[in-house]
Amino acid sequence: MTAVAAVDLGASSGRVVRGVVTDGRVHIEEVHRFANGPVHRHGSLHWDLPGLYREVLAGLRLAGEVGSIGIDSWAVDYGLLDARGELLGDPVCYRDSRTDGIKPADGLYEINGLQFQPFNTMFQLMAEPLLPQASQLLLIPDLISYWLTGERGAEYTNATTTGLIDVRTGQWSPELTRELPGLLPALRRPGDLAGTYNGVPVIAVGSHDTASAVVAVPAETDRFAYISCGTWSLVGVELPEPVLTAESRAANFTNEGGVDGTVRYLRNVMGLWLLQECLRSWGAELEPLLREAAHATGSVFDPNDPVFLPPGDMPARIQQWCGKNMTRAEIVRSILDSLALAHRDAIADAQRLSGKEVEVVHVVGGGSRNELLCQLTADACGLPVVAGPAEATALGNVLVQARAVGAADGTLADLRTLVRRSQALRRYLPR
Ligand code: LFR
Repeated sequence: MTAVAAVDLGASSGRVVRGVVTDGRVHIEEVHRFANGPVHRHGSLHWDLPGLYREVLAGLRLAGEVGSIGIDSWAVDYGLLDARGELLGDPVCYRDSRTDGIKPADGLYEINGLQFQPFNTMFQLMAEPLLPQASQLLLIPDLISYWLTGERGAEYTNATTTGLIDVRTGQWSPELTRELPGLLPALRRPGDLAGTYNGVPVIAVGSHDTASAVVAVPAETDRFAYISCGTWSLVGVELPEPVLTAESRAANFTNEGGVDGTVRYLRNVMGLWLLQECLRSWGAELEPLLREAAHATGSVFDPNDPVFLPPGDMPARIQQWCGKNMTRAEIVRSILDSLALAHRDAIADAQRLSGKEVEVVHVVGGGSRNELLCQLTADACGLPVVAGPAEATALGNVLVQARAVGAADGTLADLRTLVRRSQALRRYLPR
C-alpha cells in the first residue's frame, strides 16, 4: 500500500504521521511534531492558525509521496471567512472567557443530544463580534482542508460538536441554524473525498480527534468503555443510537457523532490539562514528579469544576479547592486520584444510562503512557484497563483513509483488529 499522511492537531501539540496498512497490520511513523497552545492576544485567547498551517505544510513535505491526506483536530473551534474566502481574525480558543455565564435553552438536548459545555460552537457564536461580517464558518480541520484544496465542507463527526446538528437526522438542524443562513457548509462523512492537494486526495476522516481515537480503540468485543486520555479525558461507550433521556441530560452525557454512524456516548472529564498547566507553572518535568507521586498521599477534588477550565495558576487553584497547602508530588497525586475517580463515575454513569455493560476499559491517547493513572483508573473502576495505543487519534485517521482508498476494508471491528495486532498494549488489573 502507498502510505497515507495523517495530520493530527491537538490542543498542546500537533503531528504529521505516515501510515501504512499491510499484512493485516497498521504502522505509523511520526515525520513532524510541533507545539501548540492558546495564545493571549488583544485581551483574549486565540489559536495561531496560520502558524499551525505552516507546520502542516512542513509535515506534508516531510511525509513525501503519499496516496492521501486526512486532517483531524480538537473540536468546537472555528474560523470565519469573509465573502472573498479570507479568514476573519485568528480563531478564538474554546478556553476564552467570552462564553462565561452562558446557559443552554430548554429543550436543546432533545434536539442536539449534546452535553452542555459553555464552549460549544453555538454558544461561542452568541458571543462572536465578527458574525455580521462572516459569510462562512469552517471548523479547524475543515479550514486546513480548505486551505489545502480550495474546497469547503463540514465533516460530520466534528460538526456534531457545534450543537447545531439534529441528533436524530444527522443534518444541520433547521430550527437551530435559522439565524445563520448560508454560514454552515454542506456536510461530509468520514471517508468522503474533500478535494485534492497537489493532485493527492484529501479524505474527510473522523475529523474530530476523539472520533478518530475511538476508531483505533483495540477492543476485542463490543463490551468496552474507552477513555481517550490527553488534554481531556473523554470517557464513555460506543452506541448504535443516542440516549436522550432527562437523566442523561442531567448527568451531562453527550451523544457525539462517531465514524460509521456510531454514537460516542461520553462525558468530558477535565483530563491531563490539570497536570499540563501545573508543569507549565512550575517549569517542571513530568517523570520525576510521577515517581514521587506514586508514594504521595493526595486529596480528592472535582476535576470538572469550571474554575479549572482557563489557563493560569493551576497549583494555586487546586490547593484552594482542597483547602490546604501541598507539595508538588501531593498535587500531582491529587490530580491523578481525582481523575481516576472521575473516570470511574463516568464509566458507571455511561453503563447505567445506556444499559450497555462493559468488561474492560481501554485507555488510549498520550495518557495511556501514564502508568500511575492507568493503575489508579483500574483500581477505581474495578475493571481491567488496557492501555494504548498512545497515538490512537493518528491511527484512526490513517485507518479511515486506508479504507477510503481501498487499502483496508470492513467494519470498525475489523479496523480495530488491525490495531490490536500491531500495537503494543499494556494491561492493568484492579488491585
Ligand atoms: C479533545 C477534544 C474534546 C473536545 C475538546 C474541545 O481534544 O476534541 O473531544 O470536547 O477537545 O474541543
